[in-house]
Amino acid sequence: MAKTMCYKILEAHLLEGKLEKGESIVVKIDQSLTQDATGTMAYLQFEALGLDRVKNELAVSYVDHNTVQVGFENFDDHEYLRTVAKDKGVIFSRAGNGICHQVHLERFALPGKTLIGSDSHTPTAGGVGSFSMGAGGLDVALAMAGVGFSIIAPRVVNIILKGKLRPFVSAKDIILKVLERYGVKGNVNTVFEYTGDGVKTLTVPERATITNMGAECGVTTSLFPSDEVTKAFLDAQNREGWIELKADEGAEYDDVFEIDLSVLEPMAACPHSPGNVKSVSELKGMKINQVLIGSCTNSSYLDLKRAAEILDGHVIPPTVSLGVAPGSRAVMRMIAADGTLDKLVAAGARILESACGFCIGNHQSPGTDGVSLRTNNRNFEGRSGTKSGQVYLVSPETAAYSALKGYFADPTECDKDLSGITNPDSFLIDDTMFIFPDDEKCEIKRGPNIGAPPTNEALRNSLSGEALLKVGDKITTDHIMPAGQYLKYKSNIPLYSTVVFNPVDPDFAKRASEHRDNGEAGFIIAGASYGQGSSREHAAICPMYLGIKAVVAVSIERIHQANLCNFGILPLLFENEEDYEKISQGDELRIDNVHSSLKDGKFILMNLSKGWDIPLKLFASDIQKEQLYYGGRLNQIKECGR
Ligand code: MIC
Ligand code: SF4
Repeated sequence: MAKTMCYKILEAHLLEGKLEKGESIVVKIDQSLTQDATGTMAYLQFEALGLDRVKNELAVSYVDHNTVQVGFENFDDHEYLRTVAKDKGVIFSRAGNGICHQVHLERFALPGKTLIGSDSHTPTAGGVGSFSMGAGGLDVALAMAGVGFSIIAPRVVNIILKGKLRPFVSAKDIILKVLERYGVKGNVNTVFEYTGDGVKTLTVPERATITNMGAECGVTTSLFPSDEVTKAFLDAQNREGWIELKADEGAEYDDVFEIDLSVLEPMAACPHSPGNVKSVSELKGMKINQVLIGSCTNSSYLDLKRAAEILDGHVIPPTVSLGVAPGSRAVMRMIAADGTLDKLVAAGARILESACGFCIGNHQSPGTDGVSLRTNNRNFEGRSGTKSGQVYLVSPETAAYSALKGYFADPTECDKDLSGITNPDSFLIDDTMFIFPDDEKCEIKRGPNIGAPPTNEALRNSLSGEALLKVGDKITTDHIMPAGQYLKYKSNIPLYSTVVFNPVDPDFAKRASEHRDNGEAGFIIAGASYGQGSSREHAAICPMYLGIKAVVAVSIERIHQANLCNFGILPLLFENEEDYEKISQGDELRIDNVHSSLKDGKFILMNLSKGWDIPLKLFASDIQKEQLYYGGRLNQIKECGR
């Protein structure tokens, strides 16, 4: 039978289960990556597993998120990560080496390999045909211990790219078109597979822009075939390991979406969701205050060269602040060597560190009501650090051209010629900011910010307590666990837990901990697509710490659902969506017979305040049910050694 590329890779990595759509399967993981914000917890958990060395093919620890370093915490965390990497046999990418996904694409990602990373944009590596997935830190710790990763065998959507993009229209516009079609919810357990004659017109970094933002649709991963273009990229990076990989002729897909690249227009995702897509022509003329070019989505050599060419010979108007963050140290050195950096600086750009920076709200927050055009991938309300900030996600071409004009402008009206701008035949290669492990052990440094991962109790057979919070649709992990100024507390769960749901309800953490201290079970009631966005497992660990026992939602996103199971919080769904209306915040709730309900996945939630019985279902694999029974994955491993 003709196979999709997705199922070919899964078949080659299948450890357990039936490889049929909708079935729970376990796959072997070849590569892993972590970043510093989620990495400390991942390595603390790896340490808790008691292994001497990592067991998978390749494990890399990147420092790219918390690099602003106000206070001692981040530096201490980096030192923990450096020393634990050396001790456990992990490659360490030092702060300054670049953003994990860009650097991994350049130096390590390979077609046909599986990769999990403690970051939701790990599918960036799908640009070279790697089956790469975001996961919680605990899952990555387990992958480093050689344990397989559980997923649901996905449905596969074929996105056919036809023709060739017009000048000034780019990869970002393609993925925004995909987001316009598929939105940010309803795509769990799905893989996007790109085919069509347009594929060969896109370089690997352009493909990676597209696979990166598949994460915003909530898909498991996105894949480009591994072809001559992939080979040329790996050759230019002086890398071995290319294989040809594509879907068989006649492979069947669950859905097909065709995009004619030749008629595609510049697009933008409007506040406050990556799925709120409009064409730039609809937004033309809107005054802007800030432009930021960078992030793991659009910070490649080509991205910055094109932006610099558009800006060349002009200075941005005084009403606009422009920042540029090259994605990796190699990109930074290349643009420094060939004069691109000078063009950017001459145009008035502020050169930012090769790190996540503005994308995660670490700095460069816009002013009150400020309109900010950014090339990154998320524009959730408040993520920029300014609640009233209006963030639009655009391509580097739209960003640069608009920066020049001072208002939202359509780059296809630019009179420059970008056709001569291509990737080099060989990229600058400088691996000196990696620390490759040797066989030596190392004393692991732990600053006062590093705490032990918290533990949970086994699942109670009866859960009774309050609906501590009721939220609507599309609650992101940024709502649950805000980043920005609080990021530095990620290694300190008691402290970080004090800001759970802060952007939604600043009293939540206090209320929840009071109920926990009274021995009650906490419930969170949510609408559709709960937990979208980041892979941060803190959105499960910290609520667990606050005594939350169940999330009752209309739907829950994949990575977050797995994180909830990993930490022993029941991810429950309404059997009938309308029942969402039958619970108000503050209602007294109870679920009895939890243990037997776990088996058949059917629960009855009693709303004691209103006198209703509400049927709920648990969507979890057998492995996850066991995790839930023991009160999380670490307990499960302690109890039964797996
Ligand atoms: C993000 O883009 O939201 C982050 C910050 O990279 C997160 C990881 C985190 O929360 O540290 C992600 O995408 O998973
Ligand atoms: Fe970093 Fe932003 Fe990419 Fe997340 S999305 S990894 S914060 S650059």
